[in-house]
Amino acid sequence: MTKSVTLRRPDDWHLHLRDGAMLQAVASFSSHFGRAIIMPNLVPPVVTGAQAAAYRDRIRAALGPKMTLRPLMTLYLTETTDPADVLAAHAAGIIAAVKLYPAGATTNSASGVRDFDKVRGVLEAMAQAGIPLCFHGEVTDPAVDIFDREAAFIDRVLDPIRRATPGLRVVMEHITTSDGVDYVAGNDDIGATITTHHLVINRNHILAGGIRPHYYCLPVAKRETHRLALRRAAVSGDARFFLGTDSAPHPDHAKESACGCAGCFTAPNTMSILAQVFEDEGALDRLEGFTALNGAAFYGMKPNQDRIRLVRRDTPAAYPTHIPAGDETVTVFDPGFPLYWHVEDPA
Ligand code: OTD
Ligand code: ZN
Ligand code: ZN
Repeated sequence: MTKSVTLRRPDDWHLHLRDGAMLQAVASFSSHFGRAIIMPNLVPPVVTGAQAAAYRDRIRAALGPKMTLRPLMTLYLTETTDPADVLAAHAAGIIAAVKLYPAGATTNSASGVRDFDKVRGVLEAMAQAGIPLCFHGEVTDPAVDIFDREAAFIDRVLDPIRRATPGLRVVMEHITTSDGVDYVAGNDDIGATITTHHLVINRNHILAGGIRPHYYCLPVAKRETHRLALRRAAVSGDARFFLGTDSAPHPDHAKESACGCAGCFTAPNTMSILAQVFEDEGALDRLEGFTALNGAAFYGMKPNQDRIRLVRRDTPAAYPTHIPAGDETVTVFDPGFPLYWHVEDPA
């Protein structure tokens, strides 16, 4: 029997589209999403409203007139960000959120925040204006083990900032631990994105039986108990949890290297993977909430009006293993199981 589910068109609340040739190469693979929060960690980063508007226009040009994905822009918070520029960019509809990277935490985060007191004024202005703050939630203290950096971030940074800034709406991006799940589930004015790949892989996928650079991302995948906690959160129906793929393409040569870049490119097959995950959890009826309702509600937006259909067929959907990007190739995330769920997009 052919199974199918029809969903409101999903949104991706955390996406890296890059710029230049890479943007041209990857943009179409996210076009079945209605909206996407676009990460600002370009080189140099997107720090002003004017830069965000220019980047938005480059994304629109790469998508062309036929693709309907709406890019929702973010600003990269630095210690010198001007609160007035943030407020003006938000009021003009240029940005949907501001992104905070602790300096050095992930790819292209060198201009992030070292001294959190220096961004206090911006955060207070954002709380008043209702502008969400998206966090890369890892401490960068070299003394903290890489597998403990998310839990340490909650205690040392996230909870103190939330207490000091009442009313600030925050998104804990790409949670990877049961600590993250528990913190978000126990609080208000907070949401969390969960990536596709963290629902599928644990740290053995990266390290057991040989080092697999295409499973290396930040925050790094944790042990199995944490993956299971993320799956429970994703299918729980708790509206604080929603999809942010964190699809983060890098050229293969930069990942297959002695010091490989972090990031998994999941845009092409994300919806097929998620349908399988939710079916395995007996929760296909919750897939729409996770991918199309909860994030929109958090950001104060209406769900998309149109729908996509996912159909489970006897033969797997054919996704490329690699895509070309200029002179390079980018490897598509391999979930390690066949993808029988086909995305049928009436658009
Ligand atoms: N994680 N890679 C990248 C960003 C994310 O922390 C993230 O949001 C990237 O390449 O931009 C990654 O592994
Ligand atoms: Zn991040
Ligand atoms: Zn990211």
